[in-house]
Amino acid sequence: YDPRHYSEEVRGSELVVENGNALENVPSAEHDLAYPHRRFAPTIKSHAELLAASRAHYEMMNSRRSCRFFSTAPVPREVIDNIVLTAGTAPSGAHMQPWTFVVVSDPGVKRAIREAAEAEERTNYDSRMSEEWKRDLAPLGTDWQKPFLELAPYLIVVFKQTYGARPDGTRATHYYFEKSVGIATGMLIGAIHAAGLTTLTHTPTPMGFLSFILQRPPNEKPYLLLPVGYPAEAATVPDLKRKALSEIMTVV
Ligand code: IYR
Repeated sequence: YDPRHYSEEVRGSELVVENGNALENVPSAEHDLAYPHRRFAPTIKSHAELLAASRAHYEMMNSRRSCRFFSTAPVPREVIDNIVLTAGTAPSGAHMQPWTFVVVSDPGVKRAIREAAEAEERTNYDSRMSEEWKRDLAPLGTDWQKPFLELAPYLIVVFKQTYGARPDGTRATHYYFEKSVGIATGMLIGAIHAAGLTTLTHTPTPMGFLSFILQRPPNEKPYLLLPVGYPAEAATVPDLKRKALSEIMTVV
């Protein structure tokens, strides 16, 4: 009998926590004792509150758009710090937190990134991408030019750590780092939008130049590049539609 699994009961629309057993410092067979367990008791919402909160969050997130036109208006660094802290709350395999977010504001570094990205993208659009790919992208209006890499006040370059280092200097395996970094990046995008800023998931390919320009160690591989800032005053976005719930969800 483990009270952690049996202490909750749903009564009507209220979730009542019945058993207040202290769970501090419960040792776990599968883990070492680096993380003693503690009570987890977030505020419990009623069904009406859940409905209101989930709807408000959906509406807020549904107003997010990938925007390719950035204002040069400055953004406080502390806002970027909070956004990155939010991404860092993501769950990760064995809590290895296998991510590094490189925040670039230096104009010279932004220019170097733009030049390298545009050189790769020019080759992509000229010869590496298939005709089908270019047809599929045409409605979005992308091309090899990436002025946002210099205009946006910040670039956040997400790196995945394919392995890490333990405190004693030995190598730490990073489990499911692709999924972990993907989740963290999703949370980063949500945080940028929730803060009131705009971003774009830019995938310069190949991305090796980012490791070189940003001088990252060999265990880190570039994952995604996100310009962050205010949208330009005259910014436009393609008027695309999202799939309906019935197209993305099936209930068993
Ligand atoms: N990496 C290129 C091309 C590109 C590919 C896809 I799939 C997009 O959704 C958008 C762009 C670029 O960043 O322009």
